[in-house]
This record gives sequence, structure tokens and C-alpha cells, in this order.
Amino acid sequence: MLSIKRLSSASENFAATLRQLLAFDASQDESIERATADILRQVQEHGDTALLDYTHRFDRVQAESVAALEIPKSEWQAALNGLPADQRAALEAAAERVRTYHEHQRTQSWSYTEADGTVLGQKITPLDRVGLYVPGGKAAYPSSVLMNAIPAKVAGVAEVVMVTPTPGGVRNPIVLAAAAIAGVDRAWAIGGAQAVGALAYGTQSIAAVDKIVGPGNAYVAAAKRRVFGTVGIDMIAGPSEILIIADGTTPAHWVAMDLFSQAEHDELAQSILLCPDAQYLDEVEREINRLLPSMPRADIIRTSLTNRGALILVKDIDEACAIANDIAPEHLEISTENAHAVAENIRHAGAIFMGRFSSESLGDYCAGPNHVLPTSRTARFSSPLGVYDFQKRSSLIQVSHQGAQTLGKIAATLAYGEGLQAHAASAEYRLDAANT
Ligand code: HSO
Ligand code: ZN
Repeated sequence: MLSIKRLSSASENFAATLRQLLAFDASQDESIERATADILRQVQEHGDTALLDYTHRFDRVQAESVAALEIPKSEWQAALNGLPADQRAALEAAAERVRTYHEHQRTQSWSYTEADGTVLGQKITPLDRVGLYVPGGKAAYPSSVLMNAIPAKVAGVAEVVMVTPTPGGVRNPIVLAAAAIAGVDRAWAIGGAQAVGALAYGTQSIAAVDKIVGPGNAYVAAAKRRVFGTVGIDMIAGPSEILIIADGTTPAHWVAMDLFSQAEHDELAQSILLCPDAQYLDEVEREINRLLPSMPRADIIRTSLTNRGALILVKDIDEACAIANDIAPEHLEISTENAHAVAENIRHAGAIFMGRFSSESLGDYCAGPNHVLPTSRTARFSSPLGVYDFQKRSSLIQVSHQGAQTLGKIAATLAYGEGLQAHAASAEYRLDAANT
């Protein structure tokens, strides 16, 4: 039997208990910090040599040059051709849907002209070069390659390069196939903090990028944090989360499996169910216990649900929405009648899945929206990864002769107020009065 917490919003200490449940120790490990700082310094100072060294040491891959670690396009193509037909078709269908969705996110440059002829606007430009980190081993998700690379390509990024560790030299063919489908431009078999350093600072063989995206282990996360500022980064993702609001109309085993679908990612993942019907919560708990033994990742699911999961009895769906807004989950499933109307009350969630047929797993792979989402309550202020993360904005200012008269006086007055004589003079030079 699995002991998942049963809570009730009516209990006196509910608020404190919920806080405790959500708390997640994000403190950085000192030894990882030190090791990462050292690796980054070595890569910055010694470039290719350091990269080769670490790749030998950590991945047991001995290469003569960084060029030899580049994974040639022919190998990606072979990986794609070697996929079972259904895998390939599914990857291609997912990529197509993700592309179509993200095409809706493209923003346009804009400008407007004032009465005196002054033109003001905003120009959108894609980033030049983006680096995509893809973890090796268990957490190498081809779906994440699509979710990271496609929005960059839709944004118009000229060069998307991928790095991925290949411990023991073993390359993941589905990751390579996904890179081919997503339109990644180049890839190297390197990983860890050293790969992040190579992307951030550039080496003799690898040109520096402007932004690094993609998930990674604690060393990769620490390295991304450290290089932020030299390059942009997407986010430091925490463990996956799912929150389900149910009214009892969805089959209980569907909901149980949805909770599992996040829990199976890792022991720290968080799966929570909110429902106003105690009997339905009992039913879901029974289904959890019935289904668990059949899951290949039962151990991970059990740990995650026991330590961080909960089935919570709420007063009604309105209260469930209020609690959901407080939790600000990465994924919210509204498994109720009239889910669309319920969603009107949701302000904070990375992705909102409405209705019993919208399982999070469909969103993880192929619905179209991105599966890189804000975790650990950051949905209060941040958004899914999107095309906008690969574009930037420049302000446009073209002041007319007439505009310079009005603006010149305002600017000069403010500049004198700030004690900045050169600012004032440069505005005043452009006043007609100054030139008569
Ligand atoms: N649910 C994960 C993404 C993913 N799921 C990849 C399966 N593969 C993000 O929280
Ligand atoms: Zn998932």
C-alpha cells in the first residue's frame, strides 16, 4: 500500500501543511558550485584542450580534436532512417504540430507616426546563435529536442547547435533523429558544465552562442546560472509538477494515471489532486494502489507520491481554483464539466489542460504548446518557452525636425534637473532657436 497524504482544506492547519508540501529545497550544493566554477574557468582559459580533457574524464570518450566530437549530419540522417516507421511518423507529426502552434507566437515589429512626423517603434530580431543542451542517459528526451529547437527555428535563429553527453561514446539515435527533424544545424557529443562553458565562451572549434536552453543535471544547472549574463539562458527548471482539479466526472483511473505521469519523471516530482468529493478521492486512491504495481517505474512513482503527492478535499471548485492559483503549478488539469468556464478563474499555471480528454501527456508530446514550462511557483511571473524567447526587441526612434523642438525642450529641462549638461546641450543644439 502506498501512503499518499490525504488533506482537507477545512482543517485548521491546512495553509501551513500546504506550504510544507510545496516547499522544495533548491539550495545549491557547495561542492557542485566549486567544481562547476573550476570547469568553466578551465574551458574559458584553455578552450578545446580543456573540453577534450573533461570529455575524456567524465564521459570516457577520448578524441583527438573537438572536430572529431562533432556528430556529422550523415549520422543524424542514418539515425532518422533507422527509426521504426511508427516512431519516425510520430516524431514528425509531433514536430509539425509544435511548429504550427509556435508559428502563432511570432510577433511583428511595429511603429507609429506622431502628428509632427516623429516615428517610434519596436523592431523584432531573432537571436543569431542558440545552444541547446540535451542531457544524456535516462533523461534524454527526444520530445524536449523538438520543444527547444522548433521555437528557435520558427523565431528565425540562424544557427541552432546542440550539445549532448555520450557517456562511453553511446549516442542516442532518437535524439539525433529528433534534431534532424527539428532543423538543428550542428551537434557535438559533449556535455556537462564543460559543454555549457564551450557554448558560453566559445573555444577554438566551437563558436560562442547568444543563449543556452535546455535541461540538465545539477552541474549543468549550476553552469547555466554562472554563465548567465555572458549569454542568455532559458530557466533553471525544478522537478515536474501536475495539479489536477476534478469534480468526480472523470474515470478515477484516468486521474490516477495522470498523477503517475508526472511522478514517474523523478522522485522529487509533485502530483496533487483537488476534489470536493471525498468518495472520489477514495476511488482515486484505490486506483493508485491497483495500478502502481504494473508500472515499470513504480519505485520512482511511489517515492514521489509518498513524499510530495497529496489528495486534497476542497469545499468546492471555486476553492480549488483559489488553491491552484496559490500553488501556481507547472501543469494544471481541469478535469471537470465546463472546464473552460472553470479555467476563467485560473491566473497562475504554466499550462492549463481543460476537460477530461486533455491529459498532460498529450501536451508533453504533441498537442503543440511547449512542454518547457515554469516550475516551483514561477508561473506567477513567467511563461512557457516560446518563440519570444528567441527574439529580442530594439526600440526605434526617428525624431522629425518639428519633433526635435518639442522634445528638445522637455529633454533639456530634465537634463538640467539631473545635472547633465551634455545631455541638455545635445538636445538644445537641435532647437531652431539655437541655430539662428
Ligand atoms: N513533463 C515534462 C516533459 C516531458 N514529458 C518530456 C515526457 N517527456 C515537463 O514537465
Ligand atoms: Zn512529462
